[in-house]
Amino acid sequence: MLHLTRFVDPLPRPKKKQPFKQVKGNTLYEIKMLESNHTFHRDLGPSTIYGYDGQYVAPYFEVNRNEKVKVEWKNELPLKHFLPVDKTVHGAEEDKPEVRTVVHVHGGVTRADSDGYPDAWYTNGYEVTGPFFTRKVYEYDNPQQATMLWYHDHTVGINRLNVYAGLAGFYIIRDEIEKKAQLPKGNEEVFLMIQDKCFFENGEMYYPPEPTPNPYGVFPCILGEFFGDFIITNGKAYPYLNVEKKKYRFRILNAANARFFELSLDNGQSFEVIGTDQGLLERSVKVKKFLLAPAERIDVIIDFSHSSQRRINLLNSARAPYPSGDEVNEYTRYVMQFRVTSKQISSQFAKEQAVHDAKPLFLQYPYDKWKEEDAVKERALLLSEEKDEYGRPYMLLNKTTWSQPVTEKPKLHSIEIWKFINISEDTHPIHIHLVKFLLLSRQRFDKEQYLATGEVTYTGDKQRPLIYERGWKDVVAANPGEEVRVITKFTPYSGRYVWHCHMLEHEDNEMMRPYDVVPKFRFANPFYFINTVVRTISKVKRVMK
Ligand SMILES: [Cu+2]
Repeated sequence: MLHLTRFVDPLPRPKKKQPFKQVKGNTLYEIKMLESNHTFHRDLGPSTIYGYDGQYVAPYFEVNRNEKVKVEWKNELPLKHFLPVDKTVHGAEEDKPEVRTVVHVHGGVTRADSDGYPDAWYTNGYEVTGPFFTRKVYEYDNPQQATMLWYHDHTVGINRLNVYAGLAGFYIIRDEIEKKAQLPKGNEEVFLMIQDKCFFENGEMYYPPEPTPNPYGVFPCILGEFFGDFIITNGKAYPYLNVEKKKYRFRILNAANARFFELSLDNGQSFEVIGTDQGLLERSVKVKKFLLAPAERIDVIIDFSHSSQRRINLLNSARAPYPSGDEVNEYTRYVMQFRVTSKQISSQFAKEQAVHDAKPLFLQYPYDKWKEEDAVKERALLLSEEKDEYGRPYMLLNKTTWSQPVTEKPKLHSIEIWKFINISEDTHPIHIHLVKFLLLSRQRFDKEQYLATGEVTYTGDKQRPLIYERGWKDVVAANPGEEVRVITKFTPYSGRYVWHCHMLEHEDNEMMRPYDVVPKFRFANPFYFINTVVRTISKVKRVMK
């Protein structure tokens, strides 16, 4: 196997995306998706990538709450994919163009026609467009609290390949409350995108064309899950970051296809968790380690001011698949290294730091937290492992596939409880578009009993979410043999959205479902209206022929 020396490359910091125009209260951006080259390690040659503006990691957006942002995400990619496309996967069939894209701002409160619906894809120059394509310029009103979202590809059938190829970046929302909290900023606010990769000897990224063994008679053939040999952060394998003796804010994203990360520091130091997927916590909590499932984010402070160790490693200990797969090895155990400089801090700085240390983060956001009794509906949603028509194991939601009729139709502005009942072997990170949610509880049940009778028989008490999950979330880790309940409000927009597992191989192979937020009058929904008009026109055209 390829050998990569650890901690020889400095941590790359993504560049901030600049708008090209500001008109009438709108900030306009243009991003080009380009094929380009990137070097993932000092000892590797360059690899082909797909990058937003050709960059790996993509440039990050930084916007204010309620700022009106418009982005044209231009596909200028080649026609042939450099990674293996399985044409038996839904939406990626032989008659579809290979390289299709559509962009989703993950965790964004976005109108349906700008949310990056998987069937709203388009090719280079909008030459060919998917059945749900309605607009070139996406609009983001950002009506949500300060947090770190991320944007990434969401194309039906090839999402796993496009994200792996590099189509992912940060999307930062700022607000006044965050500003008042006086958190470390500038050089001391660090974005970390953690992923896993395989490489050819020459440095080209490798994505296996088929599972081993492959008894399915399909080539290329989608994997059950992709797990890379090497861990990369911000596009470098095992980078290091020089830090001074002070507090740093790390905003960490798991952007891996399927790997979970359980992160800790090898000097035993704690992280002060200040935020979850959807924003800052009301009160920070200290933990020695935390789990980060694909697409989850965490906002932590690491205080290096008293670190006696000069080199501190960020470690991973999550099995793959999580929770009962292979243990980490010498390559998957390490993420990156912090090098604490010996530079003495000024006494003024020490004084400020001491004041800061004395007060724990305490924020009050003007948002209501919903109570269980506010929910008008409770939905039981099953996560299970089945076999597809080629005999490949695949995961389904409610034993339904992507193309089956919509079954989840919450009413606009209504509060619901969704409980995910997982009878598979793996933990699945479940993501619901449009909304933020709160975790209510996890509870173990008897899987055998469920398989025999279809009834949930609990074998334990309701557990509160983990201490660092008690904030606004948009991804929940649904563990095997457990029912996890979340509460959410389907607001402020109606229309067609999706909910899905965020392990990309699962999502691409049917572990994704459309859902509708239903307004009182369906015609009041512009997305529904436009679609109806488009469909009626094409029907009329067909009849006229
Ligand atoms: Cu999954």
